[in-house]
Amino acid sequence: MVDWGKLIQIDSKSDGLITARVIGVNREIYQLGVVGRSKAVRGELSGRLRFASESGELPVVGDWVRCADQGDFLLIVDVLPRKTILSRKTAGIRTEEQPLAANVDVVAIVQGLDGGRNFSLRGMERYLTLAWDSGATPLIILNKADLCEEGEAFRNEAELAAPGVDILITSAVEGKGLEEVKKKLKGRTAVLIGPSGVGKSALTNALLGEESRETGAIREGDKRGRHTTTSSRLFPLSSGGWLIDSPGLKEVQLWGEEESVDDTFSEIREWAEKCRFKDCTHQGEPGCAVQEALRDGLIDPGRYGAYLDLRREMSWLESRRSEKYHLEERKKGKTLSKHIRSMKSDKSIY
Ligand SMILES: Nc1nc2c(ncn2[C@@H]2O[C@H](COP(=O)(O)OP(=O)(O)O)[C@@H](O)[C@H]2O)c(=O)[nH]1
Ligand SMILES: [Mg+2]
Ligand SMILES: [Zn+2]
Repeated sequence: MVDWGKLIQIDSKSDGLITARVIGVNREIYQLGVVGRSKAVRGELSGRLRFASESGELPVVGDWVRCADQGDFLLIVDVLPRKTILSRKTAGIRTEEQPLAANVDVVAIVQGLDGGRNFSLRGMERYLTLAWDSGATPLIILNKADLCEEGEAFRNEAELAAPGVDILITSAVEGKGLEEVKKKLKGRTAVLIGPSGVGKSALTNALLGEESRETGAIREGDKRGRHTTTSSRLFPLSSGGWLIDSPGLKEVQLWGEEESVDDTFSEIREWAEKCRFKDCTHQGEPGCAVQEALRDGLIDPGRYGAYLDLRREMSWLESRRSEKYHLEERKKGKTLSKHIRSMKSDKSIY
């Protein structure tokens, strides 16, 4: 049985509301872990939250929420301030934030050592940028070690894409490396991200041990039968800590600030500090230390290209966001002036 009481990190206020943590979301139905109750409780959004204009305001897995007790369910009235938030841009053309998990301490980026596209430096860099942007500490997990004899060689490669980030090698099938993962996650909230098929659910199951679910066969109710992860879920680890399994992100659309790209490419940032111009774009300015390091073979050309690509993508995102912001401000301005005009024409109020 889960002791949700362990979850409490927040002083209960004496406003009659209950503090709970979001452990699952399915459309608008929430599953909540409630302090003092062993079973998950159903949660629903209050009207105010439901009509919150930006999806960024809606609670996601990992959020701490304040709820009013309605008997057989809890009415979620407020989302407590987030310590960290892992987001991506929504798929498609809209420039909107899609939060994936809140209040995570560790973002574990899972890759598969089974050959092919399940191990990708460029992919890792994208996930890492999201991870740095979230405010949590990134971690790299190279899974399916049982299918690969050169695990250490892949570790060295991964180090290129993730300088300074801890890298663990695991096999969810054989149990290799799981103790190290447990140690890293102890007392923390972690989310597993990465493309589908790398073994996030298998790792979750292996880390959960007996108490939970089978790979690819997570039963939801009775009828669904086998399916793969469709929405994020938060699980308590008996070794201590909390694990969020997320569905594979087919499109890892960036979201965040340009600085998060620099966190991912920390060796380039170090060289950039020596550039003559503070706002150097490292694309041909005189006195560019990055270009010089590149010529001297001190920066990997693949990394340099990926850095420029991600910077470009992030700055495009930023310009789209500010465009949208100005549009919304203009719209607000228009409705306000309309309102004033109608007030002026309404003689009765003068
Ligand atoms: N050989 C091997 N297969 C694994 C390992 N981890 C996961 N798999 C298999 O890879 C497939 C995808 O795993 P799954 O956990 O659903 O991946 P997810 O999409 O990232 O959640 C399944 O068939 C798993 O059995 C591993 O460590 N070794
Ligand atoms: Mg899965
Ligand atoms: Zn430069």
